[in-house]
Amino acid sequence: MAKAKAAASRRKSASRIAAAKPPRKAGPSRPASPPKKKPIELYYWPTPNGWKISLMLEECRLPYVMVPVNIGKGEQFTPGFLKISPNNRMPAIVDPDGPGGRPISIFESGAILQYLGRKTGKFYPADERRRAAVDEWLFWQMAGLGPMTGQANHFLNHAKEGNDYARKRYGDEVHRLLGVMNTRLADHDFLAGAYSIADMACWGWVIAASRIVDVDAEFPNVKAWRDRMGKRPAVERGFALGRALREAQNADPKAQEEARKILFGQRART
Ligand SMILES: N[C@@H](CCC(=O)N[C@@H](CS)C(=O)NCC(=O)O)C(=O)O
Repeated sequence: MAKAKAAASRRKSASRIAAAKPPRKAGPSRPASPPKKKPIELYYWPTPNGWKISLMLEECRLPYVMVPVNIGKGEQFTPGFLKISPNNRMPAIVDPDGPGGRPISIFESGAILQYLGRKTGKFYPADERRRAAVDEWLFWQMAGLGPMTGQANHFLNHAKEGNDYARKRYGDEVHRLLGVMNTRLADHDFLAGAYSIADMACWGWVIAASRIVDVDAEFPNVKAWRDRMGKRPAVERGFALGRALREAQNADPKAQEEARKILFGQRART
C-alpha cells in the first residue's frame, strides 16, 4: 500500500515509544508466542489537536511510535506525509493492523478518535443512544470549540494590531461555547456522561481557551472538569508527549519567525 510505504520512510526519525523487546534468555525452548503486533504510528506535534490522539492512545494503552511532524518547519508538506494526510495537517495515524489485518492510514482527529474507539471498544460506547451522545459532543468540539478557539487565539495572540471586529467575534464565541460546556458539566462529570473520546477531544482546546478567557473565575464546572481530567495518569502522559520539542522551538525566536511564515497565509498549492 503506497500510503503505508511512504509512512515507512518517515519512521526512521520516529521517537520510539513502544516498549523495547527484552533480550532473549537461553534455556529450554518455549511454545511459540503469537507474533507481536506492530505499533501504531502517530504523526504528531504537541498541540490541542495532537493531544487528542496521544491521550486516547495512552488511555487505551495501545503500543505506538510517535513520528514528529514539525509543523513550524513545514514537515506537514512533505510528499510522504501528504499521502497520509492530504490536508497538510497533523494528527494522522497509520495502523499496521487495520481492518482485515491490513494497514490503514487515517487523518482528521475526530475520525481517528472514532476509529480507535471502535477498534478497542473503549471510550466510545457501542450502545447507539450513548454513542450518539458522544458524537454530539465530539462534533461540537470539531466544528465549534476547536476552530473558534483557534481563530480567537490567532487574532488575539498572533495577528498584528487592529482586527478589533475579529477579536471580539471569536473571543465572544469562545466565551459562549465555554458557557454551553459549563452548563452541561453542571450535572455531568463528563460531556457525554461517562468519560469518552469527546472529553479527550476538548481537553487541549480548553487548555488553549483558558489563555483567552478566565475559565477558573467564570466557568467553575469547566475548571472542575479540567482538573478531573488533568489528574488522569494517561492524560498526564499524553499531554507531556513531545513537550520538549515544542519548548525548544518556542525558545528560539528564529524558529518562531520561520513557523509564522509557514503557518499563516497558506493558499492552495496546486
Ligand atoms: N481538523 C483537523 C485540524 C488539524 C490541525 O489544524 N492541525 C494543525 C495543528 S493543531 C496543523 O497541523 N497545522 C499545520 C498547518 O497549519 O500547516 C483535525 O482535527 O485533525
